[in-house]
Amino acid sequence: MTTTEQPAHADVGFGRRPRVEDARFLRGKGQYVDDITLPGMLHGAILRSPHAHARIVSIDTSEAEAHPKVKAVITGATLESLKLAWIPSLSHDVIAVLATDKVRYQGQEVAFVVAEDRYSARDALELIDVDYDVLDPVIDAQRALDPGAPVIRDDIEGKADNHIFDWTAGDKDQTDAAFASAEVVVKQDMLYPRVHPAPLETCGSVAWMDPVSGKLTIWCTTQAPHAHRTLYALVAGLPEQKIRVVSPDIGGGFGNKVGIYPGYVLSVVGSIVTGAPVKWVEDRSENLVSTSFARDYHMHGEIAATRDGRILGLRVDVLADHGAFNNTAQPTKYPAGFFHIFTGSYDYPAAYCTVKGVYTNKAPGGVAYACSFRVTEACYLVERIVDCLADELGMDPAELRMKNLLRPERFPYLSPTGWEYDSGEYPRALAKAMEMAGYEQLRKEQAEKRARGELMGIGVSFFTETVGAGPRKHMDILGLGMADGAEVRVHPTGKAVVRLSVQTQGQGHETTFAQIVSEVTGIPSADIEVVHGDTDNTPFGLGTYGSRSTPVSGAAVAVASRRIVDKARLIASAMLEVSPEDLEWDRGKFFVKGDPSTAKTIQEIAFASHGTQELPEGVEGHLDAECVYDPPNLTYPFGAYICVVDVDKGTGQVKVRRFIAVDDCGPRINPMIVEGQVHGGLADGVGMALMEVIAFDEEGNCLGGSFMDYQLPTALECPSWELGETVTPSPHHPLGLKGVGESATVGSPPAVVNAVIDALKPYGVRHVDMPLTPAQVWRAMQGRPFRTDLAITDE
Ligand code: MCN
Ligand code: CUN
Repeated sequence: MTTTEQPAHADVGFGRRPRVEDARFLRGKGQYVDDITLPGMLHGAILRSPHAHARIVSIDTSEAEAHPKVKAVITGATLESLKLAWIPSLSHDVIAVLATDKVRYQGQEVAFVVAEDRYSARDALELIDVDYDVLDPVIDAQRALDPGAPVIRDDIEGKADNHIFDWTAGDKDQTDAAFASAEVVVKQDMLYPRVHPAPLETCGSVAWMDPVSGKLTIWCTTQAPHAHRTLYALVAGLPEQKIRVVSPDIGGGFGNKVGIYPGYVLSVVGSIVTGAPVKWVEDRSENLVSTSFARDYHMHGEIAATRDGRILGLRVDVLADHGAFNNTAQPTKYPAGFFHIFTGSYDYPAAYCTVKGVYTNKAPGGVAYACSFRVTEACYLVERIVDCLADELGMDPAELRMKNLLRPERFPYLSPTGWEYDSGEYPRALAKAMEMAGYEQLRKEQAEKRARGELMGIGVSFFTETVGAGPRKHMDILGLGMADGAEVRVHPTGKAVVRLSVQTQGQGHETTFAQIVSEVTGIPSADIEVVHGDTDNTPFGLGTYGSRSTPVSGAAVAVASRRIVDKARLIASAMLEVSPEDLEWDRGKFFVKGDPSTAKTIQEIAFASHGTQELPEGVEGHLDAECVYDPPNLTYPFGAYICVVDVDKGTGQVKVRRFIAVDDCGPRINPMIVEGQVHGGLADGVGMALMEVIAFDEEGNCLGGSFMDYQLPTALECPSWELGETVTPSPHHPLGLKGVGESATVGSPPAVVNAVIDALKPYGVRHVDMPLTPAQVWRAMQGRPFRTDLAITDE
C-alpha cells in the first residue's frame, strides 16, 4: 500500500498564502490566557503603590483577610519567608516581586489578594492599609546623579548613588583623530522618549500547583516559555521536570512579554498557598504603568565630515534611564543592548560611544518594543544626525546618504564597533525607494509649496538591523545561551509535525514555519502542523524576540528538514535498489537519475520508513530529525524609507501623506506575512514619532496610564503604505533568510521625524524631540520645543 498522491494544487514551499491561524482568530476562537478556566480556580489582584518613592512603614492586611471571599493575602513578608521577595533581573540586578522596604516607582507591586472572583479580589485591595513615609523621587534622568539626589537602591549594600553602569564601544583615539581632521562637525542632543509596547492583550497568568503530582503548570503570556521554565526552576528551586510553561495564543507581545513579571510569580505563590489554581490578568493601566517600557535614551551625538559630505566619524554619549530596577531584556553581556550598531549603514572608519545607565523612580524595563535590543535608538540617532549634517552642508539628505552608504563590495563588513554585517546592497534599496517615491518630483513639489508658504516635508531614513541572537557563546539570558531546537516528524502517511522552541504572538509562525518544512521537503504546508508554546511538547530554546525566530529557529527547522531529506534519500535508494548517489531530488520526490518515471514521493518514502521495507545498513526506521541551531552570526536585514508629510501651520498638526518602505530581509517565506509585519512596524513608527510617550510629573506620577493619555496610532494617522523589496540573502542562514519583525519599527521613526523637521526648515528648526504632537510642533515653530519626558511646567 502506498500513500495518496500529492494533489496537483499542493501548496508547497514559500509564497503568498493565507495565515492558517486566522481560521480561529477571525471566528473569535483563539485561546488566550484569560480564556483558561480551571475547576476551583481563584483570582488574584495586585495592590500597587500610589507613590513613586516611599518607605513602607507598615502593611495591615487584617481587614482584607476578613473579606468573606478572600482566600489569601500575600505581602513581601510572606515572600521573604519563601525567599521569593526579590528575584534576579535579566541584567545583573534584582527586582522586587512585592515591595518590602520601599516602593520605588508608581505602580510597583505591594500586596497580592487571592479571592473567589476577580471583583472580590479587587474590592479587597481597598481594605489593605499601607502606611507610607513618602520620599523625594528621582524623575529626571539627567539629575539622577546630582550630588544629594535621593538614593533609590539603598537595598544594594553600600550603594550611595543612582549609577548603574558605564559602558563604551569603539576606538576613542581613532575617533578623536577623525574629528580633529574634519572640516565640519555637527552636534545634536536628542531624546528617544519612554514608550510602551502596549499589546492588545495585557499580561497575565494562570498557575496551578497540583498538590498530588507536585507538578506546576503555568499558562502565561510569554514570548519565551522555555527560558521562563528554567528561571522558575533556578529561582524557586523547583524541579524543572515538574514545571510546565504553556504560552497559549498571545494577543501581541512586541517585547512586552519577554520578562517574568511579579504577577506571574504571585499567581504561582497564590496557588501554592491556597492549593487551587490562581489566575491573574492585569488591566490596561497596570500594563502601561508597571510593565516593561522601552527606550528612555538621552543621547548626544557628534558627526564629523568633509565639506563635500564624506562622513569621517561619529561620537555618541548616552544617558540611559533604566527605571528603579535594572531589568532590561537583552543578552547579558550587553548592558546597552546592541546600541553599538549606531554606526548604521554608512562607511566611515571611526566611531566611539559611551553609555551611562541610571536608576530613576520609574517602572523598570527599558529595551522591549520591537527594538532589536536598542537598534531602534541607534538607528534614530544616526539617521537624525545625518540629516543634521545634510542641513549644515546644504546637501540633499538622500544624496548625502547615497554618497556614504556601504557599497556591496564591502560585505561581509566589519563595523568600527566590531559587528560583522553579513550581506547588503544598500544603494540599490535607496535607489528603489527614491524611484518609487518619485523623489525629484517630490522635491519640486515641495519647493513650489514652500514658495506659497505651505509646509511640506520629505524624510529619508536608511536602517541596518541586527537580528537573530546568538551565537550562544556571545549571547545568553542568565547564563542560558541563545540557541534553539526544532524537531520534524513525518508520520507514516506523509503528513508532518514540526515542534518549535519559539512562540508566535501574532507573527504567523503556524503558517510560515510549516512553509519552511514544505520548502525543503516538498510536503504541502497544509499537511504540516506547527506545535509551539508548551515546554512539555517542544524542544528547548530561548524564544521569540529580537526577530530571532526566522534567523535561528527557522534555520533549525531548515536543517532538520534537510536531515529528513537526507534520510529519505537512503530509504529511497533501498526502495529503488540503487545507490544513494544515483538518485536525483526534485522537491518532494527522488528518482533514478535521468528516469523521472521511477520517482518515489516523500510520502511513499515516509510510509516505507515505517513499513516492511528493508532499510539500508545503519538507517533507523521512521522519518524524523532534529536540530539545535547555534547561529554563526546575526542576520542584518536593511531598508530604505521615505516619508512625506504636510504640517498645518496654524495648529502644528502633522499629516503623514505618503510612506514608501523598501525592505530587504533576504528571501521571503510568505510575502503577505512580511508585508503585514512591515505595515505594523510602520504604524508603530508613526505612533512613536508623532504620538506616543510615557512622561512623568515631578512627583513621579505616570502620565501615560491609559489610552486616553497614551495615544496609539489608528488607521486615521496612517497612510496607505507603499512597499517595495530587494532580496539579498544572508550568506550563513541555510535558506538565506533574515528576520523582519522589528525592521519597520526601527527604521520608520527617523523617516517621520526627518520629514517633519524638513517641513519646518523655513523656521530654522534643526531638531525637535519626539513625539511630534501638534503642541510640540507648534512650539518648535515658536523656537521653544519642550522636554517630552517631563510634564510641561512653564504654562
Ligand atoms: N518572515 C518571512 N520571511 C522572512 C522573515 C520573516 O516570511 N525572510 C516571517 C516569519 O516567518 C514570521 C514573521 O515574518 O512569521 C516574523 O518573523 P521574524 O522576523 O523572524 O520575527 P519573529 O517571528 O521572531 O517575531 C518577533 C518580532 C519581534 S521581536 C517583535 S517585538 C514583534 C514582531 O516580531 N512582535 C510582534 N512582530 C510582531 N507582530 C505581531 N503581529 N505581534 C507581535 O507581538
Ligand atoms: Cu525588542 S521587542 Mo521584540 O525583541 O520581542
